Amino acid sequence: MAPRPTPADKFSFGLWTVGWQGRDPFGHATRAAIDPVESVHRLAELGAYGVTFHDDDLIPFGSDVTTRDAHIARFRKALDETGLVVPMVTTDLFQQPVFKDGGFTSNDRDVRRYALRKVLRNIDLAAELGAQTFVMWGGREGAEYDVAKDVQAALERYREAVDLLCQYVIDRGYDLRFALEPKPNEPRGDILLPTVGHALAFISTLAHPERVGLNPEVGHEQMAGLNFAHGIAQALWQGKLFHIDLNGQRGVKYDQDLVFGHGDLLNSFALVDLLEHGGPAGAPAYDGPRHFDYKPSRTEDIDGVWVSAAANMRTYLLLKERAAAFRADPEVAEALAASKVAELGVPTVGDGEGYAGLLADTTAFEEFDVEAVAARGFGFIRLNQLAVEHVLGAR
Ligand code: 3MF
Ligand code: MG
Ligand code: MG
Repeated sequence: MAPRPTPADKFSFGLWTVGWQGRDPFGHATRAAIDPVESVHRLAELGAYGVTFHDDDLIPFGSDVTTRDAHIARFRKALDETGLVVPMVTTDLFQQPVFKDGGFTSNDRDVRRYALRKVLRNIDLAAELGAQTFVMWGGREGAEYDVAKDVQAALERYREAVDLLCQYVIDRGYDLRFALEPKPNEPRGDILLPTVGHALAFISTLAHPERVGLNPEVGHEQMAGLNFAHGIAQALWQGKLFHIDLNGQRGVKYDQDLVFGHGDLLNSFALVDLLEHGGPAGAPAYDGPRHFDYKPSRTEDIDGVWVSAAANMRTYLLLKERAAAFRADPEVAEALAASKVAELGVPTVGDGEGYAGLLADTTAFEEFDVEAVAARGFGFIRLNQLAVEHVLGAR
């Protein structure tokens, strides 16, 4: 019996995910548009707790103020009817032709000023709807041609933009934090802040680094051949996991946006285990939304859209169950100990020992039996096989 999602699981979806019509660079849409109000109702029925959106997902680009207000009012009514919350809002700075060379880092200064105004307006809406996180994915902030973009200047403008937005949120007294979403490429040939590591380094240069964290996405790191669970571990270690985009990706290729778990299942297991048990003494390491940013493949009809939405949550809950079973298995505990996994938590040099104590400890060097220790195996394969068997439901 698979567990059923409930709002306590904190599952959320972007309007643009279930609402994707299947348009790709080679083919037309395969599905009709879905009214955001219907998406809110369907997601609530399926057990989600939250819905997120880009400004233009909810309010068609170029709408006048009256039309904008009407779209927001309809959406708010659907939220009230279903109890769904809006934990995160984001701005679309990638679809409109005006942003073809980026928003915050376009070579054209007028475009940069327009992009900032679009974001500022949307930040007010995010605060109005009670969102805690404002995600910024700079999909068009990048280049195809090395000679056409001064990357140092672009990073300076990126920083200028984020600093200005932080100042705005602080001055308005909004309880809102920013989460940058790294991605290596697509739609630009090369996107700025391509990985978790690049984005973390960028944040350390900001005027208000405490206001800015990350929204890493499974597929984005995997498109660069990186280990997503490792990236999340570093984001957690630096206190920067503000939000997360869950989906699936099969290796280094175009951005697939598959259902969570439909790419690298074992890394998804490691990720869920980390999120759910990677905190102090096995507590959850992350208590924010489990946000799905996937696309129902264009082969699916509208029923398939809702089947795929449910599949994301079901896979997460199944992996959570499997991770709990893994952690509770005495043989796993024994294998973890044999592999000295917990020993990595012990500081290498004792409290107050310092290098003087280390130098004085002859067992650390002079009497250390290098050969005997080198000959000892770590037993990692046995441990990993236990994980695989738990994932397969064989234990
Ligand atoms: C693209 C993405 C984006 C971001 C979104 C939220 C369209 O690969 O992942 O989805 O998640 O813009 O900021
Ligand atoms: Mg993505
Ligand atoms: Mg995303």
